[in-house]
Amino acid sequence: MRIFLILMLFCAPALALEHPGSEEFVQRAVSEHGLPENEVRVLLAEAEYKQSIIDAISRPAEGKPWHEYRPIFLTSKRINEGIDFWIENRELIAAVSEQFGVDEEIIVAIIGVETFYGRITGSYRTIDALVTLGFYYPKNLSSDRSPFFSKELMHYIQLAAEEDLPANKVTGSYAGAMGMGQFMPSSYREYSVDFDADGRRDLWRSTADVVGSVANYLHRHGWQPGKPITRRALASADAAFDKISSHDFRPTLTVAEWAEQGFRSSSELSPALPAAVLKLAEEDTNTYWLTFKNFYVITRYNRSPRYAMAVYELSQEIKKGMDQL
Ligand SMILES: [Ca+2]
Repeated sequence: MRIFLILMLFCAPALALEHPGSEEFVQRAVSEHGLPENEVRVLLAEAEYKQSIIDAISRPAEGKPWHEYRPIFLTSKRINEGIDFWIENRELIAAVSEQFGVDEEIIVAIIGVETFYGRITGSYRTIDALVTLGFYYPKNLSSDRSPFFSKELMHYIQLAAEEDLPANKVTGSYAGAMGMGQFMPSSYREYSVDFDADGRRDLWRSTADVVGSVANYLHRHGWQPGKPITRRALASADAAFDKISSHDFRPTLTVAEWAEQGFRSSSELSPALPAAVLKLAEEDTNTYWLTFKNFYVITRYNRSPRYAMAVYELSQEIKKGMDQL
């Protein structure tokens, strides 16, 4: 009994430990979302600040120039495993592609870039990732994304309740992305589907749910099946380089209008097709690309244009491999 009491005294301060801003978070969880106060408190008290998560968010792979970023994803191993994944799940991928109107090779490539076809889904506890980034986001980075992660934390607690997930055990990326398709909690709630119809949306163990959910995400963001994604552009010396955005790939001008601005397509395209222009840094030069609605949709999955280009190139290599079988 005495030992028990001493243990209780030791444990109490740890449980009472609060993250900066967590009290206000608990109040909102209860008043705005009707979550059970005690469970939220216990969950937050169990969550640990992780310096490794702060270090990781401070140097993401997306910060690399294209010529360093590309070799991470465009490897023969990732291409060949993509072909294997497609063959193993051929009927499923065909059925999902048909139902959601999303090209098969893009679904495969996204799962390939995200998690190596489900092999590497991340080993950070999701609760630690979201608490660390929601309550301790580094002040020295260009923008403060703590409100985003705090919102995702709220979605995560709701998701865990809805899908009956063990909220203190789920693991994923350092940024809180989960499962074979690396869905953030809000996306999991909004876009994941129970494609195998077993009553649960399981993005770890059900390949059907994963493939269906990735396709649904792209479909809901406006994917146009069979339409072009990107084409190499040839830039004239006096092209309007100042009209290129580094972060917004909504197609604003038509192919014909971009040609007037000095960016001509390297191949035949409809002049009326809306496009944006992307600049990629190769080792000793820049390349230019016309990017279309589908490219923009891939940037809804991950904002980095280098991510979208890696998905595109990987999808083309996998498709080439499939065509040669
Ligand atoms: Ca399911």
